[in-house]
Amino acid sequence: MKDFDDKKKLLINYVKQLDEEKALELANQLLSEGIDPMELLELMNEGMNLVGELYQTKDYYIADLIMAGLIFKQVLELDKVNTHFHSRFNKKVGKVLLGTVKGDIHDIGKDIFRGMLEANGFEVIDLGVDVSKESFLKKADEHKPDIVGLSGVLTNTVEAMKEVIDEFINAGLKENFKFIVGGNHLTVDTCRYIGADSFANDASTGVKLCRGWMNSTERGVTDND
Ligand code: B12
Repeated sequence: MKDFDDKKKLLINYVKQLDEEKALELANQLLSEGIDPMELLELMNEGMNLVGELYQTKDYYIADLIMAGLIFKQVLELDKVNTHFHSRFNKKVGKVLLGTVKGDIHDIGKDIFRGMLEANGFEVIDLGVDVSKESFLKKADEHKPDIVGLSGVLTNTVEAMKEVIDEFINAGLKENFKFIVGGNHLTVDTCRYIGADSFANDASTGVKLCRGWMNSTERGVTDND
């Protein structure tokens, strides 16, 4: 067991060091030794946080953030991770329209949320990154989802998220959908400011909230803590 725990720590370290080859090899190895794919992604996340800290202290540059993103994306594509996301349910429990808001091109967290939604039986329409408020409104009107999910990693996405919801309010369509916003920086207060129904700092909490909505007709801000 110690060996397994050591490997987990090593994976975090390989991500931190941006050692693509070793990180992928070890991620594969941990999967074949039975690690839960979600736990693997949490380890990857820990590594990403360390990369973020090194960027903040100016020890890493933008190219390093790009590299970290590429490593994470390759792990998401590993067979066992992919299968985990896509093979658990066939029945559609609901439809979610999802995108990263205007001004933000981070998509790893959004993609994890999408994968987990799909693994839980949701159909997801993914609009990608840097999505304008007009696109969210147009696509929601076109696809008639149950839930609209807004992703944002940069702290200043709070305003962009609010603008999306305001766009729906102005069009008189806000009450037709449930709105969930997601990202590390979000709190109950920012969620209320944005006007969303709820928020999540991680993908699994987000999925639980969405499942809860599909099982109930209740409306109003949901505190998720
Ligand atoms: C990789 C990375 C990049 C890559 C992104 C690649 C990609 N394809 O996404 C690139 C190189 C493009 C990038 C660019 C920039 N980045 Co960057 N980046 C990162 C880094 C290292 C990791 C982000 C990541 O993928 N994390 C892993 C995922 C899994 O976590 P997550 O996104 O938080 O997602 C989870 C939750 O938030 C949640 N979630 C996410 N979305 C949603 C949606 C819903 C609906 C729900 C329910 C849940 C949910 O679920 C996810 C899983 O649990 C972070 C550091 C960090 N600590 O996060 C910096 C970081 C986010 N970046 C930062 C910065 C400053 C930038 C740049 C401005 C740099 C620059 N000077 O150009 C640009 C911004 C470009 C833009 N306009 O968006 C800062 C942000 C600071 C801030 N407070 O706003 C950070 C925190 C680094 C730092 N410490 O300074 N970056």
